[in-house]
Amino acid sequence: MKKKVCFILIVTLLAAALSLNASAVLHQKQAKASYGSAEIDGKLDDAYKNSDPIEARFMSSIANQGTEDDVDRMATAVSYMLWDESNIYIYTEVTDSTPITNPLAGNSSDGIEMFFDFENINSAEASPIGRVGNYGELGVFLKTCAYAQAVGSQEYETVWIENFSTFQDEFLMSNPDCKIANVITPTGYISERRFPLNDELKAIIKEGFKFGFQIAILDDMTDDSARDLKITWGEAVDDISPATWGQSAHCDEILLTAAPEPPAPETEAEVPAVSEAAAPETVNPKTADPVVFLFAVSSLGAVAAAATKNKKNKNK
Ligand SMILES: [Ca+2]
Ligand SMILES: [Ca+2]
Ligand SMILES: [Ca+2]
Repeated sequence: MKKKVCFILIVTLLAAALSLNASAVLHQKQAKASYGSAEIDGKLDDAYKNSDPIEARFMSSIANQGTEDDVDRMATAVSYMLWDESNIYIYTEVTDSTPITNPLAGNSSDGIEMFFDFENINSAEASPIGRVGNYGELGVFLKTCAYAQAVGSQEYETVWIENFSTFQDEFLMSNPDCKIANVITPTGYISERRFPLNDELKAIIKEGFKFGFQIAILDDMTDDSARDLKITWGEAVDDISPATWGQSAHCDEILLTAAPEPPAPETEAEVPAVSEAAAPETVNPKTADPVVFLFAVSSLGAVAAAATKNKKNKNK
C-alpha cells in the first residue's frame, strides 16, 4: 500500500514539474540594464558602462547566398541598455567586414532587429516551441538598416515592423521622441537609439522588473539587399534557433537595476591645527626682496661712510 502511495506521489510531482516547465518563459540568458539616460549621438555614454554587455555571437540562421563558409567572418555585436522614467536607450557596436554600398531595395540588409517582450508573453505555454504571432499589447519590434543614410536609402534607417504590438503601431511609429544615430566606423557601425514609454509601460518599468528581449544582427555579405546570416544574443533551444521566424524567435531576459551608488568621498587626512600665534610669518618675496636689498645697500653705505671717515681721521 505504501509503495502505491509513493508511486502516485512521484507521478504527481513529476506531472507538476513538467507542467511548470511547459509554462516557463523561454529565457536562457540575462543581462542587467542600469538606470540612466544617454545622448543619442553614436557615442558610448559613461552610464552604459553600468549595464551588462549583451553580446550577439551566435550564428542563428543562414539564408539567401550565405553558406557555412561565411560563418568565420560573420558580423558580431555588443549592446548596452539603459532605462529611465521616460525612455529605453540601447547602444550597439557591430563589427561587419562586408559593409554594403548599393542603394537598398528593402529592409533586409546589414542592420539590427530588436524584440521587446515587456509582458513576458513569449512563453513555452503560449506555443510549444516559443513565440506566437506578436509580442502583445506592449511589445516592440524595431529594426534599422545601418548603412541606409550612407547609400542614399534613408527610408530604411528607422523601420518599425507593424502588427507586432498595439503599443508600437499606435504610439511609436510616428513619435518624434524616437531617436536614432547610426555611425559608420572603420570596422562596421554603431547604432544608438531610444524610444519613449507610454503610460502602461511607465507603470511597470522600475528597478527589479524583468522582460523578454532579443537582438539579431543581419549580415548581408553580397551587397544585394538580402541578408545572408543572422547572428543573435540568444542561442538555440532544442535545435530551434532564436531567429527561426514564425516558430521561435525566443527572447532572453533583461533585469532593470538601479544606477550604482556614487563612490563615497575620500575622508580628508587630519591636519594638525596650527595656532595663529605659532604660525610662521609669511613673507612676500616680491615685496620683501627690494626692502631687504635697500636695507642692505643703505647698511653697506653707512659702513663704507664710517670706514672712510675713520680712514680720513687716521690720515689726519
Ligand atoms: Ca550616446
Ligand atoms: Ca555585411
Ligand atoms: Ca546577400
